[in-house]
Amino acid sequence: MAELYIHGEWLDPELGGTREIRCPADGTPVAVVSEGSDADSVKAIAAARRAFDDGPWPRTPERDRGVLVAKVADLLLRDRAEYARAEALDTGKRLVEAEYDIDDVIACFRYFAGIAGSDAGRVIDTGLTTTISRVVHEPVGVCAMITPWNYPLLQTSWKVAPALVAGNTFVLKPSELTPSTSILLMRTLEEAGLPAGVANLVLGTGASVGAALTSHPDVDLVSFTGGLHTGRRIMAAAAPTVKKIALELGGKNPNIVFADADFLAAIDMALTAVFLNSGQVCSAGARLIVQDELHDRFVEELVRRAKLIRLGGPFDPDAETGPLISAAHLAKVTAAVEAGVAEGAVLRCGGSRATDGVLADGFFFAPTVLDECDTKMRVVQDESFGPVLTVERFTNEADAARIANDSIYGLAGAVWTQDAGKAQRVAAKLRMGTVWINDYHPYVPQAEWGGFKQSGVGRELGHAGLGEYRETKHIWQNIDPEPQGWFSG
Ligand code: TXE
Repeated sequence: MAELYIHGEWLDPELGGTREIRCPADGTPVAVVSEGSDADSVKAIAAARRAFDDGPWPRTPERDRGVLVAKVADLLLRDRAEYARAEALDTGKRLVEAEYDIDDVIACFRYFAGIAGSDAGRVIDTGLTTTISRVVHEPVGVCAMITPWNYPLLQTSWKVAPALVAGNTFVLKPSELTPSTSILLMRTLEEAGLPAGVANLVLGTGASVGAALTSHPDVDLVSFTGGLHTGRRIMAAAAPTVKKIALELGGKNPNIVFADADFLAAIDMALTAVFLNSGQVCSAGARLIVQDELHDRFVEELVRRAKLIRLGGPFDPDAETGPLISAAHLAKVTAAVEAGVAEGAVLRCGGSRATDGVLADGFFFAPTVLDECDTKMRVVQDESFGPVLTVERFTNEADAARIANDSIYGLAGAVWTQDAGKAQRVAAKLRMGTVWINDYHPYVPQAEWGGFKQSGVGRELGHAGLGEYRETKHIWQNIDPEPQGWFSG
């Protein structure tokens, strides 16, 4: 117990709350952890404020902050197995995927450590002999970070690593469903020598801990990854005190396949696009948009292979993907599919909870393909965030981009064709933060990540990632002040 980390101390919640974490794959108890409330948020914000206003961290040279962040990467590598196991148990995902996630986390910390100090600002030669004109970067202040359950530590590291390099202090609230790796991260930051109050952790629900973090006047920036509706609520909560906002709100992402695509590669990646992590991926390719003449052959093969996907828990060596995160999420995905069928979609496979053998104890959902969909359907427009693929048809190039863009979201998408010119033309028309051509899901820390339209505000990763956590200021200094004589009186 005592898993709240505030001003360098491990504390029990003010109201003494606890929460039991169970593995979604089989319901086995994983841990009982502290459950904080808004009172703990207020305490953590005060600690982060003090550390920002009076502590050494914001005043430490950026390069030295980068050295500490690099040390965090080394410690994460040392403890990779412990982190991966904790992530797999909380999320139910396969251990091997959790290991990949931790590798991505380490790469993220290394990337931001590597760019520390590389963009130090600039001096402007004004041509005047009596002034110095400098543009410098400064940290934003106290950051509230609210993260989801699908890639718990990875989503967290995308916020923590740049925020630390830029010199901010923060309060982290992970999803109440997956707190374990956040607790481990605080231990790692402590071991790396981060000054007290720079990193603070409050566990608990969005309604209590999260709401306090997003509205408190002493918080300067809110960075949130999660669902669209929660994002809208957070924006509203942050509005009265005009906080800086960074939001990544998911998507309903199109995967466009032209008739001239490499058939086997496109099939293979269409499966990965939507069924990886059981579809619980913000950039999941959950809308297959396939050219008319390829439709029948493509969907037939896709369905054949979707039916072969093996489900299982974190330590099942034969499993290809895992469960959904919770009973509530299973109910949401089930309802989305039922509504799709009621709207006229044709169920080609899956469509319900998977309960064979040991799966009965977990929140598994069978890989699902809904054929003959169109953009008017809710099942096409709304994020189901499960292993559910909708299939739409298109006739020509212009049609493909128009259908793909018919969404309030704009996070990611893909185009499959062996015609390079066509691929680039369609990519240029897609209103999305990331467009893959003949691929799906790869990301690199060097490239900005974020959404067009209602998929988000701001960018993570890339140099823009550090930018979210920095203010840029023009400093004009007159070093030889003289009366200007503008007003003769
Ligand atoms: O997410 P929430 P939920 C989508 C996906 C999913 C839906 C709902 O479609 O079905 O969101 O999932 C905290 N103030 N994504 O309910 O609510 C919450 O405690 C402050 C997409 O699990 O967005 C958790 O830490 N914080 C997504 C975090 O927000 C609040 C990943 C995410 O929870 C809050 C996950 C409040 N009022 C779900 N209410 C992606 N973009 O990858 C909740 N929270």
